[in-house]
Amino acid sequence: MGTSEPLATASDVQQHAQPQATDGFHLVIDALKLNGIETIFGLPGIPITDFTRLAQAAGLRVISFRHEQNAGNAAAIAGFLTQKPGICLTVSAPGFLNGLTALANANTNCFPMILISGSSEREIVDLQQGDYEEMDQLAVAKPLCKAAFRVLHAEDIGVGIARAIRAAVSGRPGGVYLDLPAKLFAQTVDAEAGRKSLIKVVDPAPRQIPAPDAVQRALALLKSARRPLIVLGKGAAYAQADTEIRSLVEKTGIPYLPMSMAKGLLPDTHEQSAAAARSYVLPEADVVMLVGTRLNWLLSHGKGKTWGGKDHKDWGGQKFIQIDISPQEMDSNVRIDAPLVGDIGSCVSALLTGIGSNWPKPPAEWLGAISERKNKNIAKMAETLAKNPTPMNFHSALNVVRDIIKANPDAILVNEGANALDYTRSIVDMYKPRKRLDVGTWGVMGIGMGFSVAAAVVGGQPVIAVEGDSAFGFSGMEVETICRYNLPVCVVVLNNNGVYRGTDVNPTGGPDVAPTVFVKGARYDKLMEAFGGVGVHATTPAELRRAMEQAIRSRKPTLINAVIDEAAGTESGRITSLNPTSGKKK
Ligand code: ADP
Ligand code: TZD
Repeated sequence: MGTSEPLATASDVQQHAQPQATDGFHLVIDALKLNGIETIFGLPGIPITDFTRLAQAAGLRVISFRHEQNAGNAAAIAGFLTQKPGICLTVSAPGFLNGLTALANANTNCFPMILISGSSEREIVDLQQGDYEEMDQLAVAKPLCKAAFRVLHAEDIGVGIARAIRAAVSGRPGGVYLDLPAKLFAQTVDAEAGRKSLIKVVDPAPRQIPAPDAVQRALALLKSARRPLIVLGKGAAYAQADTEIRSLVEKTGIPYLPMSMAKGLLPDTHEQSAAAARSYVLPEADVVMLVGTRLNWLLSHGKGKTWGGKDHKDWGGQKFIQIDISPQEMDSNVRIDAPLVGDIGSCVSALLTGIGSNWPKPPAEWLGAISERKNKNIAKMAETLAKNPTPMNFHSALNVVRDIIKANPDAILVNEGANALDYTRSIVDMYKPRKRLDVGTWGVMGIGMGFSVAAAVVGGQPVIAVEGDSAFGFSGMEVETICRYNLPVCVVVLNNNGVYRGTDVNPTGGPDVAPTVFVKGARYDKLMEAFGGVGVHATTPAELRRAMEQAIRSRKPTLINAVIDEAAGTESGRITSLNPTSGKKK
């Protein structure tokens, strides 16, 4: 040491002798924070209990659930709402499997999510020697998600988190699994080296600009159309290209149909919405532009009678333009004449440039025919909604929800059930993008309370969850979570005493009720009261309205048990045809 250098102080010497260390726990937390993650949805236990404590201490919001599937659903929808991967944290084997359903659902719906699960000792798991909660989780997760990674060394945590984030949000968003073995958390490394090993992901979801010739092809096809139609899907809602999409619809004057989670991208009351004339426009359209929607079962695979085909497999003769970030989506069900591969913001902007300001409006004959059907159907619906039957039915109850959303367009609507889903989708108008969250591509029950918690946490707006009584049961225990975090969630259980309906009888006359029937007159409102929330038993639209208004005003956790005629509703709601029934009835 040269004499010109200052003398080391006692604390310098001590730091030199014992270099600052960090560990796996802190590196994972630091890596998440470095990448703008603010919230973790999870459920503590071995080996991640301390992780949840340390994360909270480090300023992350840790929302603890009663079941991992609900935490996973919360993470998934947080991903959809924010374009950042939602994080779900679970324990090993059973906790991991509980979260995995949500991860697979997120992947199916193209929601960005990362399931982080602790796992047991690798050397014991791999020799199958029977560890506590033993499971080869990476292998189990792999076929059900977009990507799966395992980190064995603390120095690799930065890369592991970076890869997980990129996989979740780039290209087609999806579910990613990250396996963190118990031993990793306590591994120590030099703090400085640890800090340097972390990666702040640059441009995690790069724009994907469509090829100019693909844009020209799409414009040429659109121009040739006599009866054009635009279908907007939840990919369009996810993309947050709201202004561009609205311009595209309005500049072209083309009628559009929103898929359920694309409702509100333009207000449902928009004059170009053809939602009330769906069964007319699908078979009649000649050129259909799909924006962030797949031709899966929800669109009858782009063929068959829905599209004007002669039988269920017949092509209806439409030509398709499809905007999607995934090139492999093209031709999945029918021929796509003009594939436009890229991110929706870039694709729609490129189309807008080509469209300019003098794009000819679709023929008046087409627009007139749609208006005519639409007006007729809207008038018919208004008549039904004006009725006030005793007991309440889906229509009279949902007429109230419709008014409440109209008065509170920023509120987020969560919706699941069969009839409860179908009627809400068609009756309740949405006015703003990403305000309707529902059962999605799988038609899965159980998203209700997880989605509600996340919507309240990341959306900051009141949440209204319209739930079938069966649907609610899948995640109902999370009303405790809603009360614990004092979230502004108003759950409306449309209670008709069973799955679809409450009227089935046991054909044998035996003591068991029919498989679709629940306890009659159940008081779901008491469940909310048990945890300090507000419970309301509503048997009339007036009572329902009063309770909903009060819930929105007070922002208190509320559950309204809305009693519906038990004979209301049809089996499987609108998709009865997918339900095989035995020809040989007893
Ligand atoms: P819906 O159920 O509303 O019909 P889908 O989930 O079937 O919608 O389709 C969503 C589509 O959107 C997926 O094919 C997905 O690849 C696509 N997508 C998601 N995000 C983007 C984006 N930013 N740009 C382009 N396509 C996207
Ligand atoms: N399990 C899961 C995970 N998802 C499902 N979709 C189903 C079972 C089957 N299922 C439906 O498709 S809807 C539904 C079930 C059980 C519930 C319908 O009853 P509900 O709604 O009370 O929620 P309605 O309004 O009475 O029809």
